[in-house]
Amino acid sequence: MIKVDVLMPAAMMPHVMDQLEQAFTLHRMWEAPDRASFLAEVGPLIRGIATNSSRIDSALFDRLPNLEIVSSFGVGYDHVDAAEAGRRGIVVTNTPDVLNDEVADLTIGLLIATIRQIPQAERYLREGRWLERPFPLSATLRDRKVGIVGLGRIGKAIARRLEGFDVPILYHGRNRQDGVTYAYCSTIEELARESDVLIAITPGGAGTRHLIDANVLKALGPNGILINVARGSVVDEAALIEALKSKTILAAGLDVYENEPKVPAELIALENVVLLPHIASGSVYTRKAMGQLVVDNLLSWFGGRGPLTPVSETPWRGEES
Ligand code: NAP
Ligand code: 8YV
Repeated sequence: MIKVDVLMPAAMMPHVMDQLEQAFTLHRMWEAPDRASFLAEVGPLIRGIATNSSRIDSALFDRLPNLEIVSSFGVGYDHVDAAEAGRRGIVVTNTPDVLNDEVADLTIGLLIATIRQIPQAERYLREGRWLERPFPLSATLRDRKVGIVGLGRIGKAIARRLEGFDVPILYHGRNRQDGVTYAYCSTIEELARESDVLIAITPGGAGTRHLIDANVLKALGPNGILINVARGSVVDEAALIEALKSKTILAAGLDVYENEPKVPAELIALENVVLLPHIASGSVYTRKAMGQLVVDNLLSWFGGRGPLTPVSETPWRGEES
């Protein structure tokens, strides 16, 4: 039987590569010494892409005239020009839901670590400074209202966990969510004014670029904590650095950055920020499930059963694949 040709721009997890090697003819773009001649040769054969976070846009689509599906790893797909894919009749899939709990758990961990200064306290002990005097008293989650920016699948999983902490929960999004009793704020400024903690968990991309800017940080205020587990682009990083330095807000906990994996030296130098290297979904258990969904979307599509998790820009209307 002739195997379908699938392009992989960069290496993925071994269980993903093994299964794709079995089912398809897998073309490993990162191993090609000359990408342009590689694409000129195999481009017309390619019907599917399996990708991590490589940029997938019209420049690549132009080289792949028979492309049907982009199966992307991660729920966020701001690295894929999905609108352009939709215009060209190419389906894009992502990996929603299988990571909700992992990302929500990490978000709560980052929130507590930031407020109670857990990494700073640990460094203090390791540096032998406890022998001199006790670690200073920290801020608290008590008496705080928590605002969630983006009450989607993961935002709701974060909110459910926060209910156990007995804190009032508010949220902002473009739409009011059905089936929740949390207070809705129609603007991000209102949410920031009404909250003592802001947790960002929206998609990235043009629609949310710098949603949290200097004005929003000012509205959050000097007791305010910002947690960003969304995308670096959602927060104006220069404005955040300034707000942390000037104590316009109290502290921040970040998992994502504007120019990953580069983190500004100015952020690294600050004591009132906890910095993680984009690990919210990064357990073996959850990354395995995400990788499996990348594989299963391709198997389903080329088995004629349609995509399992198409993104909103490329909705599946049930045509034969
Ligand atoms: P989702 O279910 O689509 O939820 C996204 C939420 O964001 C929705 O409630 C949406 O509500 C809101 N939103 C979208 N655009 C907005 C805007 N311009 N202003 C305000 N709110 C907006 O997505 P999800 O599965 O929860 O994932 C959310 C995001 O988390 C991903 O796209 C990714 O960027 C990020 N993420 C990060 C990590 C990590 O490792 N740090 C891991 C997983 C996910 P409305 O449509 O009503 O506005
Ligand atoms: C992934 C993420 O680690 O799902 C997302 O949107 O940010 C993370 O879970 C990332 O996409 C890996 O490429």
